[in-house]
Amino acid sequence: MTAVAAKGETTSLDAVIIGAGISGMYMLHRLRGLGLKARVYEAGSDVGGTWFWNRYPGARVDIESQEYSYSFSEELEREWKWSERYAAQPEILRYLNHVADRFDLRPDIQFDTRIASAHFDEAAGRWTVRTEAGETIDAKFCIAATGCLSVPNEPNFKGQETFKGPTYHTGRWPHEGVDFTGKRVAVIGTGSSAIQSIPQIAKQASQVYVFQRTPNYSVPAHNAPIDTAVAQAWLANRDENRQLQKMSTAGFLFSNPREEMATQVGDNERRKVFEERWAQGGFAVGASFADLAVDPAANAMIAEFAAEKIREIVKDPKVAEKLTPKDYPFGTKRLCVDTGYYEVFNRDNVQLIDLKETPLDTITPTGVKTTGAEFEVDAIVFAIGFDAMTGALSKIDIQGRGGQTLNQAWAEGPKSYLGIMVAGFPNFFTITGPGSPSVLSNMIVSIEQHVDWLHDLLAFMGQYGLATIEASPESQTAWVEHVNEAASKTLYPYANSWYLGANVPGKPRVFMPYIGGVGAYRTLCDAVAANGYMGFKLRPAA
Ligand code: N01
Repeated sequence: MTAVAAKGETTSLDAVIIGAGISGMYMLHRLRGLGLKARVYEAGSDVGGTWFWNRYPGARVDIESQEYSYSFSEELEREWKWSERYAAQPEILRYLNHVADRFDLRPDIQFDTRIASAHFDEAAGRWTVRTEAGETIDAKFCIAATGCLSVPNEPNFKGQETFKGPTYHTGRWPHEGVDFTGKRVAVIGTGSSAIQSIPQIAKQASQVYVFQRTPNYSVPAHNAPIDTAVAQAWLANRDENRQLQKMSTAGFLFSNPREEMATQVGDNERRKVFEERWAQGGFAVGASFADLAVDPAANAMIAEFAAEKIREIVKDPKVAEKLTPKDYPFGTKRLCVDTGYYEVFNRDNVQLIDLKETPLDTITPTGVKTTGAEFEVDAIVFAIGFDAMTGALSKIDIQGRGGQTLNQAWAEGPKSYLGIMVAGFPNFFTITGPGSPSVLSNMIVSIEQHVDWLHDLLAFMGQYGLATIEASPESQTAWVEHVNEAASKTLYPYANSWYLGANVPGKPRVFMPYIGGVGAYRTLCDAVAANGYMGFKLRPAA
């Protein structure tokens, strides 16, 4: 256990880990295994990261529970029993607390501590990290486990400060919960968080107004208590399943697209596959055919199929029409997975307001005014998303060689080598950083891959007495080009998505995650390591 330093004192460590979510916890566990002195600094009051903060009603994972869990410990996997096919936030948070206790992680996690700055001291070859409370940490390695969706997109609506009732952000939900019984509620936004929470809010509220700027595609989860036979089958083939995940397209078993092209099979066959995958629930439908994400004609087929489903469910044809995305390809904004989302618009107490038709004008003391009407409400829920992928890092004053800040280095959008290091920032690592598969994958699988790779790197550096590692500018440039090229071969750049930073005014428009696939990316990272960390500069101790 590392002692907490008082204000003005300096703690000396091998590694500072920023964030005690899924990645920070596992990183700590692995570095302890190397005998390194590591400590996690966490702004929240407990472990869990995204699952600590996102407590809005209906929050649940949209990868099947057994797939969205750590794989590093077979014992852990065998002793934990998930109750639902898609676990809800409280159960996932219980699981992460269990992991923290089982591996005795808490003694090396400092809660309620926000990191303010991290400066690389070139002479010492070490990082000087400062907390907002004034504590100083001196460490050889600085590891950002800050998450991809951890900084809420702050509401900035005209007149919002005048609103007299309570407001909530889905990404910072009150721990004690919110009772909407009998209340009139405005929900602004229709991304995953809104799509999960609206059906739950509508059960309590007297009236829900849903303010939609862009409709999203959503697939039913078909959530249910976990099927015992399915859970047993998963465990019986655990090693094989975990290997399949690791080498898959997006880190879960059904993410590998089928080899056939939607445009090359007959209408009946295509429909049969779409129906099967839709009935299966979740993301499987997005991998129905190999060409959906790359060929506009194929994409139009799945888009029309999804539109039919919306029309089947939503009774009012005008509402169904408004809920149907029209101006971007299917799946190029993060696909949502829902429980009763489209159905909720058949309720008398739910009304959809299309902000494309009547833009949001102002928030008044008593409600939300669009150019068409004013809606009186008792509470407002902002489900407006996150400053994704770069948000958390941009809030820390990170300075590398020559005092260059990370924000300067990323002024045109994030640049990295393999999404894990940035040229000019030695011994600084970004777990699931921009330029890696991260948000396009099952996050736990990608987190474990990065953490394991970093574990091996730090072991290697220890073995050979190396002081620093740094991405070379050339390898970074080549990787950024490769990341952009991979995205440009798909339809993803055609959507105004948070993958591109399009949801945050002024953010550079760059496709941030790597779309080359989890398995291919892992193979590449392994090859880089096997070749003496090709593309990185390693320096011995002076
Ligand atoms: O955020 P979002 P989210 N005026 O950015 C709208 C993960 N996640 O919190 O599309 C009006 O998707 C915005 O409209 P537009 C998952 O990766 C996972 O829902 O920009 N509207 C959009 O409709 C997900 O993708 C899970 O035109 C405004 C919405 O707000 C990611 O987190 C669950 C607006 C924001 O949608 C983010 O999801 C939940 C404005 N000024 C989230 N600004 C699970 O795994 C924004 N909007 C289950």
